[in-house]
Amino acid sequence: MHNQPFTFELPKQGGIPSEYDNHLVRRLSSMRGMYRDHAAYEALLSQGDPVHYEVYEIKRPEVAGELLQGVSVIHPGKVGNEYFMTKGHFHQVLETGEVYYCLSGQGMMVMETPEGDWSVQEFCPGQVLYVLPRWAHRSVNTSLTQDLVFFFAYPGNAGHNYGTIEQQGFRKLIVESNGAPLVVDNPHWKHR
Ligand code: PAN
Ligand code: ZN
Repeated sequence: MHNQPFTFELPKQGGIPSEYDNHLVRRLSSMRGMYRDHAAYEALLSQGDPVHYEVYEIKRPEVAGELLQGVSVIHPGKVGNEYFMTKGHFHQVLETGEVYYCLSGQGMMVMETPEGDWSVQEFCPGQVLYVLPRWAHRSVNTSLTQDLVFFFAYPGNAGHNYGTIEQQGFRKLIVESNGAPLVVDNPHWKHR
C-alpha cells in the first residue's frame, strides 16, 4: 500500500487500470436468484460458468477518511431477456455515496432507496454518475457486444450490504425489448 500520494492510469478505451491490489472475479454461478428467468439462468449455467464481471480494486484502509477506488468490467450478455449486471448493494453505512465514471461501453445504473424512491440513469463513456447516500446501486451492461467499464470511488468505511438486495431484488429490471433496453417493474420485488 502506498504511503505517499500516487497516480495511476485508466485506459481511455476501457481495459484494466495500470495498478491494482485485488482482482475480484464474479462468475455466473454467483448470480443465482438474481435474474427473473430462473430457467434461462440454469440453462446458461449448464453450458459452463462464464466470467460475468470483474473488479480491480486498489487497497486502502477501510476507514472514513479514505477513498476506495477501482475499475469494474461487466461482460456483455443476457439471462433470458435481462442484460448482464452486477449483484448490486446498499452500503452498510447507508449515509455514504459513490462516484462512478464510465470509461467504455454503454449501460444503465439502477438505484433505489429504502424509502421507495427509484432512479435509472443511462451511463455512457465520459459520464460521471453520482450515487447519493442511501441509494442501492446495480450496474447493467446494455450492450450485447461490448464490455461496460467504469471507475468508482467511495468512502473507506462504506462496507457492502448484499443481503437486502439478495432477498428483495430491485424494484426495476432492465430487459431487452425489440433490440433496445427497457425499464420494467420487477414482478418479484418485495419489501422485507
Ligand atoms: C462497486 C461495485 C462493483 C461490483 O465497486 O462493488 O461494481 O458490484 P457489486 O459489488 O454489486 O457486485 C461499488 O459500488 N462499490 O461500493
Ligand atoms: Zn457501492
